[in-house]
Amino acid sequence: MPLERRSWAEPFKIKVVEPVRMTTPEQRRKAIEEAGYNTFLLRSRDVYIDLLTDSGTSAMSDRQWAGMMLGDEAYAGSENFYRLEAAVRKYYGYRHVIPAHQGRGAENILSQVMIGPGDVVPGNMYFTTTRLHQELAGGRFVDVIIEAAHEPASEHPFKGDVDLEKLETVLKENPGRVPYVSLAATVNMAGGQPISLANLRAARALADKYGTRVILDATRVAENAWFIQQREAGQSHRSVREIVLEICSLTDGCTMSAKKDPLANIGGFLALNDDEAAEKARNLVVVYEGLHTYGGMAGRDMEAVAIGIEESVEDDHIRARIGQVIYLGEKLMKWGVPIVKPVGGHGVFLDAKAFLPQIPQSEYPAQALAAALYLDSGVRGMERGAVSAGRDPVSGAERFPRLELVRLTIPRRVYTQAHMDVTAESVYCVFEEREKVKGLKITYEPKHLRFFQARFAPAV
Ligand code: P70
Repeated sequence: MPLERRSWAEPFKIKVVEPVRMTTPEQRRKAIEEAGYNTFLLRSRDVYIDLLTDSGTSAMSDRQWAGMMLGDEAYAGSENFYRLEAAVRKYYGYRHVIPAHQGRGAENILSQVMIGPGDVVPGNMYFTTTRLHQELAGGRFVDVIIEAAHEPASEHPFKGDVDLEKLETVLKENPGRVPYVSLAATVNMAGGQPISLANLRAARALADKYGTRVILDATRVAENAWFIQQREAGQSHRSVREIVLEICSLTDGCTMSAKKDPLANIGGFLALNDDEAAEKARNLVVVYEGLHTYGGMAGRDMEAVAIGIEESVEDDHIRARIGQVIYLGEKLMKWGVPIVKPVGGHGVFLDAKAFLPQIPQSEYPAQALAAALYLDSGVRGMERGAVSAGRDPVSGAERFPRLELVRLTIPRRVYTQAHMDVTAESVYCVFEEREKVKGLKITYEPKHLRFFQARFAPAV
């Protein structure tokens, strides 16, 4: 009998291992109480399988580690900066590269350079740090993503697409007040969902028509390119590398968290084609990050990013990376666990509203689910719902997003299929006993990005 499909395997073998600690239920109960039911406040030594984030958690390759030894730790003009600049030009195609310590550092510089009070920034769904910097610069973010992105069960292949009518309305109603269209590939908060090339081209055409720019959040652009290769008509013959270059060519610049796609543990940059904007950014980076040839990174880190960029656009790498995420997602779907469909690029997103219908959104079902999962097995996920959405900066009212999710984020090249099995089984066990999970109330709430440090207690 012919096989239904042949398996893929990771395009690497393991050279170094890092032991992880298993804990008892009593230890976990104590740890989550001490952490105020916030998985961000757990100590990593108390975590068994850490799916909090794919950010800065990748396993670097032997080439990257070797590159770290070539760190040129000069204050100015480090050799590694020029290698990073060359990699960005070669694989993303932008002219100017302004290094930053990580993605939000680049977002801060970009927002300060381009956004003024009263400006409006349309985008394909908010991201927490991105929107905050846009707001701190005096702008207002307007969500113009397609409706399907807000529906966990919708199987739309490109849930990161822009609703072009909505975008045109924003552009038409705010002449001269839209500094740029803010587009992410893939869209984190929608569940790691890609934008199609066709839609990106159309959004670009609208930006041109109304005389504004497009800035890409390129944090997971290689993952987006793989989805385009797999799903978009006429794209299957192209390499991820080619598609990445085309995505970037449709935009005027990008912010990048090199902690994700580029397989580094720290780093980021702002890239721009416009000479004048780049000049302003180079001026500001020295205020917030460091000199314009290191931007808060050590020379060795810039080298790791430069090499990581090259490795990140390899087809074999991306296929195995997203293949592992899909493996976990398919397992959960088979067992009837409600997740965001289709499975995203960097993680599996549990639909907490459907998972825990007994908990009202005002009692933070996703926060409660993340804590319950940790209690079951020591698997750490992240809330991506009402707690993350925070409060409206003007009215101070809580923003209740339609998506109330727990993200199980898969670090790149770190865990094995067996870890995915253990994770899936833990989610299933919590699902089987879901009526036992109770809601939470906030006991401490910080002003900015509250999800990182807020504390909770059982609601009743
Ligand atoms: C995550 C991380 C970071 C990120 C991102 C996109 C699409 C920019 C950034 C900022 C870390 C994180 C950040 C805020 C809340 C929770 C987690 N995402 N754009 O885990 O980059 O972290 O380097 O400043 O996903 O998704 P950086």
